[in-house]
Parts: sequence; structure tokens; C-alpha cells
Amino acid sequence: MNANMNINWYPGHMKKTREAIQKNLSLVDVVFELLDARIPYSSQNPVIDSIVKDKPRIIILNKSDLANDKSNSLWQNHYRDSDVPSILFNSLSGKGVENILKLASEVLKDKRKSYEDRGVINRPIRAMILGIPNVGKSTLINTLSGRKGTRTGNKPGITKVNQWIKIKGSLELLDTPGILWPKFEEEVVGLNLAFTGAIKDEILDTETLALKLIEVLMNIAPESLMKRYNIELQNATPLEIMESIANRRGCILKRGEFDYTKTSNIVLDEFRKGVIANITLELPKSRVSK
Ligand SMILES: Nc1nc2c(ncn2[C@@H]2O[C@H](COP(=O)(O)OP(=O)(O)O)[C@@H](O)[C@H]2O)c(=O)[nH]1
Ligand SMILES: [Mg+2]
Repeated sequence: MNANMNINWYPGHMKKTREAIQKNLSLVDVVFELLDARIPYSSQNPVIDSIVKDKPRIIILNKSDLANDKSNSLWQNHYRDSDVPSILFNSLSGKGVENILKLASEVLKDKRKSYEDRGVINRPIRAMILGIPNVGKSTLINTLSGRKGTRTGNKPGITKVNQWIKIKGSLELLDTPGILWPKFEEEVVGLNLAFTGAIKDEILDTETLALKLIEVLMNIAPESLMKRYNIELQNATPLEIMESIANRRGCILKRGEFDYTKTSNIVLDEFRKGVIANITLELPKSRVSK
């Protein structure tokens, strides 16, 4: 488990984080902002624009392997329209890394040109990664650097010195990602973060969370739900759906009662792993889940 997940954000901590990130930002040419492709809106820090300011930025829609292809395209169009270049990525496979490098050098084309005009050639592009906990920052750093195993940053007694990891194509990556706090205000956002496993400190008990997820899936991916669990949905309530799933999966206790906890864990786990289907929970502007 990632140590970062247990951070409880409070105003003083946010302020410190922000200052530390801004210090690091002054060292880089470009920011890689990591979002979860299933919930690009919900997985974005609420004040990211004011933190990044004018620094060139690339949005990496990570975990795109778990998201829906059509929705992935819609989000890409959305970002294109708003002039922030974005790229779909899967940090686990690392496929298409060169596209990140290409995009970074495109974004910095003018800057590089002005360096070259002044006789500075082959100056490396420096980048840092920003994102909320669990969005895949460490995985991306490991993938980009070809390094195995995760580094944990917050161990007491270890003086943390920023290091530059050399990546292909004269890109250098700061080895310490900026860990940003998630949005707290909207209930939908909290649910989306919990559904995808971004926050594990339960905002709700497992069964209520699973019922909420079933309700969302009944709306946005009914076919996938029926197919995965071999059930019918007609006029059923989320609770009845959960009970059908319990029946199908043999989640029955000794006295013949439904094992709601076990069923809930199955549904949440299978959703998070993308085995129910590749499902995106929100679309640009009009969000899908209520
Ligand atoms: N399917 C999938 N899982 C990913 C991807 N990137 C990260 N993960 C998983 O997401 C979890 C959190 O990743 P981690 O790198 O620790 O997130 P961090 O807190 O931002 O550093 C881990 O279980 C990773 O294996 C991705 O692109 N696709
Ligand atoms: Mg990490």
C-alpha cells in the first residue's frame, strides 16, 4: 500500500505542499499532470491552475487501459479544445512513452528555439510529475526511468535530495513527484474517488459504496453489469441487483442470508480492476455519474 494514501490534508499541510511544489516548479520546463482517465475531473486537484500558473503543462490521462475508448477520445478532444495537450497513457505497460517525449518537446518548441538561437544546444528538457495520491505517479516515474520497484519518499531519517532521472531524448525527470490533495467539496467527486480506489479511507462503508456503484453502473453501463454477472436488471433496485450478484457468486451465509460484505467487495474489486468493463465515470462538461 502506498504511504501517501493515509495523508489527511489540512490547510497548513496544503500550504506547505504548495510551497514545496512551487519551489520544484521553478526548476522545470514542463509539468506532467497525471489524471485518472476514468475520472479526469474528479482526480484533478481543485487549484491546479493556480499552482502551475504559466508553466507549460501536459495532461497525462493515466490508467486509460481501465477507461472506455470512446470516452478517452472525448476527453482528448476536450483538452485539445481547451488548449492543454493531453495524452492517453498506461503507466503499467509504458506503451507509447515516446509520445510523451514528443509532446513535451512540441510544447517546448519555442523555448528550445530561443535557447538554440542563443547558442545553447542540447539543453535537457526538465519535467516533474504532479497528481493526487494513487493516480500512478510512482508507476510512471518507474516506467519512464526503467527503474524497478517504488521509492517511498517520506521515511523519517532520510534526507530527501531531489535527483534528476535521465530519460530518453534529453528529457530529465525530477524523481520526486508533487503529491496534490484531491477535491473534497462535491459528494460525486468523493464517490468517484472511492469507486476507483483513489481513496481507501472509507468515506462510506463498503456496502453503501458498492450499492452506489451498482446504481451508477445501472445508469451508465447496464449491459456490462448484466453480462458480467449474468443477471437481469428490469425494474430492479440496486439492492436487488446486489442480491442477484450474491446468488450468482455464491455469496450466501450459512443461515441462507446474503453475504453483502463479500458481494460488495467483489463488485468494487472487479470494477477497480476493469473486469466488469472499461468504464469511464465522467465525461467532459456533462458528467455521467450523478
Ligand atoms: N491499470 C493501471 N494501473 C495503474 C496504472 N498506473 C498505476 N497503476 C496502479 O495504480 C496504483 C497506484 O499507483 P502509484 O504509482 O503507487 O500511485 P501514486 O500514489 O500516484 O504514486 C498501483 O496499484 C499501480 O499499479 C495504469 O496506467 N494502469
Ligand atoms: Mg507514489
